[in-house]
Amino acid sequence: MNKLTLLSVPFGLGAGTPGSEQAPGHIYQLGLFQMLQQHGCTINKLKDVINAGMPSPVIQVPMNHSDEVIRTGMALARAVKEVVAAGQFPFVLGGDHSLAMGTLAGLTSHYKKLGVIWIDAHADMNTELTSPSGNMHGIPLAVAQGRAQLSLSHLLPGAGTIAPGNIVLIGARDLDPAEEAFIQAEGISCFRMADIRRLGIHAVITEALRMAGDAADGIHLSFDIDSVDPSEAPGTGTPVQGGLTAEEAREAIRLLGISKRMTSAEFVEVNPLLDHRDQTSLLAMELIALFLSSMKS
Ligand code: NNH
Ligand code: MN
Ligand code: MN
Ligand code: MN
Repeated sequence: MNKLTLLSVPFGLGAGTPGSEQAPGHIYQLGLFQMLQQHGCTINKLKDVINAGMPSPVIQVPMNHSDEVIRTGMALARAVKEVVAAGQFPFVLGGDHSLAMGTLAGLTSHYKKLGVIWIDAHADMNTELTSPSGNMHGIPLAVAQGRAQLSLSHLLPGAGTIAPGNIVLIGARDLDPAEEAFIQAEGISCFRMADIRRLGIHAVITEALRMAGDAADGIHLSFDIDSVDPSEAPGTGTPVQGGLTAEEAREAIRLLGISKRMTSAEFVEVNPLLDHRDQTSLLAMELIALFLSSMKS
């Protein structure tokens, strides 16, 4: 595996509930680095990404905290671009899911046909016009497809878009009507919980790698912890019943890691303030260590 750069993004204003900005610091405090060391994983570089010094956005977005979200996205996009240009593997730890816009802006400035595996209870494909909440963590995949007013190139000049055919959703179970309509119209690959129960997580991941990756020059994993059932991951802002078991999440992450096809990843939406005895942070830490160690073995 390429050398690893860990980008922490302590930013949570894209979500409706504060707290996810505390996740990176909290997960480090719980012992992520010790756990990585036990697995023989070396982090080449660790960087905190914050939006200080970023200019005001050139576009006005009528959503909650949009300026802060966009400025954080700008900072992250630059950081991700640098990491990829240096031939390293960018691993982004959030923070809320709005930061995926920054990650994807950085990645698409390099990869021209990026595949994306989006493991999430939600599709995150609203636009400024369809968002029921006004929260920007619900729009990153629409922005990445060039369907919103905000585009990845607003965050980073030279950023591209993601083709609908290169996106695979896994774990979806709470889609808004406009998202549902778009997924149907574009034929976006979507493994819902019923599909996962019917096919098993192994077959789903094998298929997802094929669908997202076969016409792509890189594959990004975006893992939202709300994909996991709230009984095992309660510490997140928008829990939805009927999710992945922690065991299914482990298996999914391990299979993606050992496939050796992933070229970047992000873990988002852990909210330590909503957690029960650090259950969710500890699970996230375990999944991150599992992912990074299975990639190298
Ligand atoms: N779809 C809803 C919205 O647009 C909820 C999105 N919330 C998430 N996504 N946590 O992962 O606001
Ligand atoms: Mn999400
Ligand atoms: Mn979600
Ligand atoms: Mn979420």
